Parts: sequence; structure tokens; C-alpha cells
Amino acid sequence: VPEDDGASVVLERVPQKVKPPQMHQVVLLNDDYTPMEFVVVVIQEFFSKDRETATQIMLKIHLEGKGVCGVYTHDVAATKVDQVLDAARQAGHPLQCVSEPVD
Ligand code: TYC
Repeated sequence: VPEDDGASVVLERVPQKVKPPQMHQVVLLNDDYTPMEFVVVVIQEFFSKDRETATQIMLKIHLEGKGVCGVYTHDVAATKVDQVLDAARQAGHPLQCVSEPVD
């Protein structure tokens, strides 16, 4: 039996079935007690927004009841929710935050 010298090796193209991950939006909810300034700082710190953008998002939440602060993969979104809820608890504010799949 002759050894395979590579002369007859065929490389086949395999379809790359990689789909983008399901994304999740992190939403802050309005309440009557959490100070506006606290919400602005939270949005700046955990969602990497500048002060102007954070203020706009906070006001939208205040006026409309809720607002999207960012869109992330499932794990990152869950971490953001935990970080916000921890910070709110530590400060004694009732601020609520949820993550929901988008699309
Ligand atoms: N409604 C709050 C107030 O009047 C401010 C606020 C904004 C609270 C956004 C929560 O996610 C929130 N102090």
C-alpha cells in the first residue's frame, strides 16, 4: 500500500454557520424616589455615556416611564443589571433595571 504523499488531498470549503448572538437591551425604570442625579451618574458609569447623553436618557425615563441605556450580549447585559441594582441597593434607592431580548 503506497503512503499518501499529499498529492491527492482535496481541501473542501465548509460553510461557516456563525450567527450573531441574541442581543439584550438594558432598561432602567422610572420611580418617584431615586434622585435624578443618581440616575445620571449610574448611566454615565455603567453604560459609558457622557453627561449630556446620560441626562437625556434619564429625562426620557422620567417622562416616559422607562428607557434603554445600552444593548449587549446576554452575559454583559446581566452583569450591567446586577451592577445597577447593587449600586441602587447600596445607596438606598428603589431604582429598577431589567434586561430584555431585542428583535
Ligand atoms: N422620577 C425620579 C425623580 O423625579 C427620577 C428618576 C429618573 C428615577 C429615572 C428613576 O430610572 C429613573 N426624582
